[in-house]
Amino acid sequence: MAKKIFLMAVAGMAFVALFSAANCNAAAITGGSSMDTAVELKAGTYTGGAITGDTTQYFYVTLGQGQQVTAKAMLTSAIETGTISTIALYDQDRNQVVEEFDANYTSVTLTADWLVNGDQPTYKYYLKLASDDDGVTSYNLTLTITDRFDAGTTQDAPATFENALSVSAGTMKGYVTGDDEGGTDTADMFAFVPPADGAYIVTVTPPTDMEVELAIYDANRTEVDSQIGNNEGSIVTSTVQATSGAKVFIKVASYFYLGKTPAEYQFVIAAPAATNTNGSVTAVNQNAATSGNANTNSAEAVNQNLIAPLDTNTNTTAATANRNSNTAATTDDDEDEDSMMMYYIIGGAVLLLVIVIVLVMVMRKKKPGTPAQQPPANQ
Ligand SMILES: [Ca+2]
Ligand SMILES: [Ca+2]
Repeated sequence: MAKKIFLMAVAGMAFVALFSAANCNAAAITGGSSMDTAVELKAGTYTGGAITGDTTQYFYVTLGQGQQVTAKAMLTSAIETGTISTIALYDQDRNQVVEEFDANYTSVTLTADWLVNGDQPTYKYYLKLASDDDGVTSYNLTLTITDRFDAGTTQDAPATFENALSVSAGTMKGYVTGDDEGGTDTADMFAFVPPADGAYIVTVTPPTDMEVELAIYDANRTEVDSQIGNNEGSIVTSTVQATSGAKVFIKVASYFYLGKTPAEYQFVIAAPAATNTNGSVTAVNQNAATSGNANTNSAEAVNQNLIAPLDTNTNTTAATANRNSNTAATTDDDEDEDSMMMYYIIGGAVLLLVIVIVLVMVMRKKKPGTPAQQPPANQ
């Protein structure tokens, strides 16, 4: 009996230890009652106690430029008639930038997303959790901070000429947000110094729910081209006649975007076809736009490379169809030849038959005229 009690005690202690370990990952938190007393949060998973009616809990988070904060809270309610729960984000000037709220009968999950631009090195943002006068009994909060850096760097491309992000020719990706939607990173400015004279092609591919703007400026910051996509998802392209060493500014901005999370776009600066031999700049640049690498092949070869992977199925199908057509044509020709041969044989047989009949008739007609066999002369 004593042994049984001992084993049960050990099992109980193991259960408590496991339960405690599972909860170690989610730190218990309680926010401040105002922004002045907001409690700092780092990325992580947290649990909180009751938020009583008409009270709020405030936290704050520090974001580096080009970082996106995602706060996801599940608030539990014991009020069967429902309560209204709220999550909100405020910028460093304490202006509300995001607010999500919903009716909460048993529990509700609310998310706030925001991406900050590269205008300053760090930002302080405030997070608020709240409930109406019925309150919530507890909550779980997950805070995620995601880097949304531009052009393979560790920063956001600022929107100004002075702080434009230096880039080289190639394929890159970047992030922007809509105006007042999902963040303050509405534009990225890049500075490009061409290594050689020539026609560089700049291409920006936005996500399908975003209308993008592309603007090109010369070294004097004078706009030389501006393109706006015709529709959401429309790819925009600009050809830049550049001089070696003369800086070119390239701005990518969201012209129309309602997404609440950052839009990822592809950005290509295609080098001119210096080694191209047939002068087909467009084709070569398309190749460069696809791969981001300088092209060293002839434009014809490039075109074949470009087209071949895309049209393989079509060509194969067409070829097969053609082969089928050819086969069908061949079969038809053979059938025609066989038919003609049959006609010749039948015709020849009929002709032969007619000749035989005519000969027989002629022979029969000739018989009466045939000199009668003379009786042998009596001798
Ligand atoms: Ca950006
Ligand atoms: Ca930016």
